[in-house]
Amino acid sequence: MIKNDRNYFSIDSKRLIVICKRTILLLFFTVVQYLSAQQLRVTTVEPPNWWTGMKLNTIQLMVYGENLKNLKATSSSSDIKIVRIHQPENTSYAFIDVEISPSAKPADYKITLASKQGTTSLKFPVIKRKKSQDEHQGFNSSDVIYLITPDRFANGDTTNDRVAGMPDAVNRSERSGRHGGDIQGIIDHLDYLRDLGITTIWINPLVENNMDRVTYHGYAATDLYAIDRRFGSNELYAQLVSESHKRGLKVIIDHVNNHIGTNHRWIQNLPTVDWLNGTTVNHQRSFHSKPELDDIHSDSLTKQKATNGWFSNHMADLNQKNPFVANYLTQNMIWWIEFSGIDGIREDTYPYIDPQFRETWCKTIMNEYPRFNIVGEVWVQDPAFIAPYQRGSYIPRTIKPELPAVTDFGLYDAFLKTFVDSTGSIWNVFNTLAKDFLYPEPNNLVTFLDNHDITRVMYSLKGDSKKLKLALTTLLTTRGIPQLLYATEIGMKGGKDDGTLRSDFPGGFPNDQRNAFTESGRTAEENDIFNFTRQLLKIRSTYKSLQTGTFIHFKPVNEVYAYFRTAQSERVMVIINHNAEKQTIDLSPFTHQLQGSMLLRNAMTGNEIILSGNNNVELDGMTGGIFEIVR
Ligand SMILES: [Ca+2]
Ligand SMILES: [Ca+2]
Repeated sequence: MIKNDRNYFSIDSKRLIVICKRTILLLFFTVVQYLSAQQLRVTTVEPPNWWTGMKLNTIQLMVYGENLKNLKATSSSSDIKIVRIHQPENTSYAFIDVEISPSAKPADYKITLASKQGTTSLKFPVIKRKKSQDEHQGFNSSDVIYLITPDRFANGDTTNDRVAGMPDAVNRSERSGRHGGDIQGIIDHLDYLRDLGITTIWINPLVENNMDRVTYHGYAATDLYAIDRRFGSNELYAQLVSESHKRGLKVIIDHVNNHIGTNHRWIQNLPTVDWLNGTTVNHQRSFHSKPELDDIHSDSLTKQKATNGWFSNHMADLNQKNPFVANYLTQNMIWWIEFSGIDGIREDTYPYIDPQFRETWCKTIMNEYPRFNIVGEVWVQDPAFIAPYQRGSYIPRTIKPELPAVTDFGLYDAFLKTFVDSTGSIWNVFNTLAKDFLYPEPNNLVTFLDNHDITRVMYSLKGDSKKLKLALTTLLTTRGIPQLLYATEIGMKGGKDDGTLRSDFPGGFPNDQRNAFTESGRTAEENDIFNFTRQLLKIRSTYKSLQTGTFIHFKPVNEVYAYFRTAQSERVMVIINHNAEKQTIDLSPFTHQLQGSMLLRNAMTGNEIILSGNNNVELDGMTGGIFEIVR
């Protein structure tokens, strides 16, 4: 028994030793795991770099990682000064303000972070700033903007149609699905655009939108520093800008300060509790109404809902009152401008952004890039509600507007009422332009017949190409910066819903039956509209007066609307005949503007008209005449 006991004990003692060893090992791994879990770790730093010689040279780095608490930061160089470390309650984040010395040389600077949890270092590259005159040119009324929905324009690279980790892959049969268009597709058609005669391209947002579905439109960003891989890459975007500049074309970025997609990594781990207005489960929806914002009689809660409400349940409203959000957004914008060399910004849902932030944001960008231009989307039809947004506005506001350019939904509304309504009158256009006294700079309004959010003009016109041509003539000869939606130059109709109004450009996609980018691939009607549009654009580029000249108009008589554009010695008379029938137009009411001129040249036909005594010009029904006043 004793033996047995001894044996028993002996076996137990062996077991005990094994158990002890196991326990020690387990404890060791637990301690290692514990220490490791407590360790300071950095995974992302934004912005990823900055540049030498920038006016904005104190940068707030958003550091993302683990156990970022009780940090001390040191810089490897006196050229990069650590100004302050901000540590929110959430230890996944730290904000480090660094000042880049004006004399700093381009280099990969090192910032070391240390705490009781360890030490780590991060690389902060400061790059030499490019000084090219081609870049950051701004845009103005000398330009004509061509708006592209990139998913629907041209698929230049089918290898990015399906990307691992991105559930919304190409499905052309789905109206709200991705169709495969990309940045390469735009690069491939830059020569087409130059030949058409537009000068500037505005592309709907290209940043990553890794949402579960309906991602093609680009307005639900999930990474503000990365081009969506289904469109290309950051480098390809910069290449698109330089390829555009080589061809004399400018590029406008479509940008969203107001909201992000709910799949953005912030949503699962908010840097601060007030990073958003509301939460994913508890937020107000936007009213989608703008007049209330300037209406002196409107209710304060109504106003608050307009700026703090969510655009949709999948688009989280950012709280730009939080200074860290504000810094992040401003730096992000300047980073893209400097990285890519773009020429301007179209800012989405401008009235929904915090009023103080948006104006400071504009001012900072315009200070960094004085030649730049920013157009804010202000989707409201009455000029009285659009005008207060423009820089220099005469209308009193608590916060001074700094936005240089505004979308002209007022004139758009007038174009619809004139050309689409069967009983519409050209008086709508006259009346709207007569309200230009409201704007400090009417020529810095972006004018249009359609865009990616509103029914295509050709659909509204029920395919009436004659009316389309008249509307295009009016758009391209009145004041402002005209904007065309892709494929309006071939009279694309699209459909009523967003998915079909943003139809694919025929020929931009593999296995398309025809290629409407080429003359032989277009129908006779498409060629007719294309050639007309190209000729109009050519005329606009020939006459400086049509781009930047003064605008003098006469009240319409019998649906005939006449106006004069003048730039120095150059003068152009435009007459819009908004009648189905041919009209003989008496020029005597315009004697003062004609100033005893003897010769007119029809810019469309080249025909000359010698003036003497009682003068008339004849215009076919639903046509416009552009006449150069030769002498
Ligand atoms: Ca593609
Ligand atoms: Ca908002």
